[in-house]
Parts: sequence; C-alpha cells; structure tokens
Amino acid sequence: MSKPGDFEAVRKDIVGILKQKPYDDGSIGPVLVRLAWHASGTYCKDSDTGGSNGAGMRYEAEGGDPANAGLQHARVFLEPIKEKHSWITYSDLWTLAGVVAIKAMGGPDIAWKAGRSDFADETLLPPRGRLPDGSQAQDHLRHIFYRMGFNDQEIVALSGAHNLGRCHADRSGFEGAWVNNPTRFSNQYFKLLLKLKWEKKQLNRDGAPWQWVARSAGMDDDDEPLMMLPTDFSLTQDAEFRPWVEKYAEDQELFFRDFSNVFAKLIELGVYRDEDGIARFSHLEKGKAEY
Ligand code: CCH
Repeated sequence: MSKPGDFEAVRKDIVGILKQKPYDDGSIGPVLVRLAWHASGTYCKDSDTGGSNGAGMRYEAEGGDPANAGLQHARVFLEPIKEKHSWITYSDLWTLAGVVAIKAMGGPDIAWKAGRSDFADETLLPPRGRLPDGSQAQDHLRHIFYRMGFNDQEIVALSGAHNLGRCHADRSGFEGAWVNNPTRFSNQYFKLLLKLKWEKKQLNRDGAPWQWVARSAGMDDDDEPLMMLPTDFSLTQDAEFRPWVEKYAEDQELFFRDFSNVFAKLIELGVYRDEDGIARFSHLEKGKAEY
C-alpha cells in the first residue's frame, strides 16, 4: 500500500511488470497501450459520452465487445498494482499504464493527469461499435476519429502506435507484428509503410480477414512476415493522410512530439474535473440515454 496520491510509486510498479518473458515479444507494454487507447477511444464529441472516465471495460457490455478481445490480459496484468495501490481508480490506472509503457519502450513523455472516477454500475456505458475496424479504409478512419474530435494529422500520428505490439489470430483475426522490434517505440511503422512491397494476403485459415504482408531486408522466407491492416495501408492511399506518413517517416522527433500531444488529448477525452480535481459523471447523468 502506498500513500494515496503517490503516482510515482504506481509508475514504478508498472515499469516493474512490463517485462514478461513468456508473453508475446517479452513485454506487456503494447497491450497496456492498447488498453489505454480502447478505454478512451469510445468518446463521441456530439453526445459527450464515452472516453476513459468510468473504466467501463470492467463490465461485460464493454469489456466483452469483440473489439476489446484480448484486453482482459492487460487488465489482469494490472490487477496486482490495483491491489497494492487500492486508492487509484481503474480509469486512472489504465491510462497511466499506457503512458508509462510508451515511455519505458523508448517513446516520448506524455502528459497525464489524475482524477478519473470509476462507474458504480453499467448505466452510463457507451454503446458498442465505436472502435475502428481494421478491415476498412480511410473513410472509416475519418468517421471514427472525427467523432472523437481528431483531424487528419492527428489520425496519422495516433496510427503510429502500431510501431508497438502485434495482431493475434484469436483476438482480432489478423496476425503478425507491424515492425521487426515491436517492443521499441519508433517511427519504423511509417518507414516500412512507404518502403516495403506490401502484398494483399488472406492467411491460411478459415475465415481469416485479408491483410497486407511483406518481408524486410534480412528476413528469411520462413520468418513470420510483417503486416499492415487495411486501415494502416489506406493511410498511404489518401491525399491528406499520405504527406503526414511521409513527414513522420522522415522525422522521428516530429512524430514523437505530435504523438505525445495527441495521445495526451486522447486520454483526456470526456474527462471533466471539478474544483477538487475529480472527474465525476454529472454531465453524463444529465444526458443519460442521449447516445
Ligand atoms: Fe490498434 N490494433 N488500431 N491502435 N493497436 C491492434 C493492436 C494494437 C486498429 C486495429 C488494431 C490504434 C488504432 C487502430 C495498438 C494501438 C493503437 C489490433 C490487433 C488491431 C486489429 C489486436 C489483436 O489481435 O490483438 C485500428 C483499425 C485502428 C484505427 O486507427 C491507435 C490509435 C492506437 C494507440 C494510440 C497497439 C499498441 C496494439 C498492439 C496490441 C498488442 O496486444 O500487442
């Protein structure tokens, strides 16, 4: 048990659990980043509902959304931290874990503020279907991310999180990692998007969705190929998105700066703190059922 409000102690303990040898590529960092993103990415600016405040994924209606498949692992990994620092809310813990993981994997510092609350029941959960579908393309990305209030540059910067982690056949149906070193944050994703010869492929499995695959220099034929989702690839096929892919591929510093800003914005969506610094749900209570 730490002193309530001792977020430094929580940060230290999160760093301490990141390396997990038997898990994926040896780190739970990427799945923690995805947890922070999916907790936040349900936000809708028009109805002012969704977002990281509330930690709705603790409930089946949100946690069991097929879009969130696999994130139970992230939540279970964080449970000992919650037990040790029981004063922290889940919604603060999940967003903080994403920020700490990005930094520990070589990424930028990202501003993070405490004060989120956890829903006491299921009445204020956002509806399913607000998270993106990797089988689609740029129109879908705009539809999803404009709803959260992001612009084209921010969509491309956020997509750079796919430098991290991998797709799992039993979670999303897609398979493979985007880059050769998926536990190191960098701008490699953008470089590979532009540089490799991507081929459309349906992996050898019943019902597998098609994805883009390629091998980078030095990879053997029997190595697992690198991959891109149809949504990732669409960034190179769009007149507004592509210049940002090119800029971020050329300039890692610019990417880190923009990513840091946009991720900080993502985890703040729908979080309104009162004078005590606590984000309650009064605006949602008023607008209940206005989804
Ligand atoms: Fe993502 N992502 N993501 N993603 N994502 C997946 C995995 C990760 C989409 C689809 C998928 C963002 C945006 C999008 C991460 C961070 C971010 C997977 C594989 C799919 C599918 C899931 C599996 O099988 O386990 C789509 C579509 C979009 C549209 O833009 C954004 C934004 C972020 C963060 C800022 C991370 C990290 C992973 C790796 C997770 C892991 O378990 O390794």
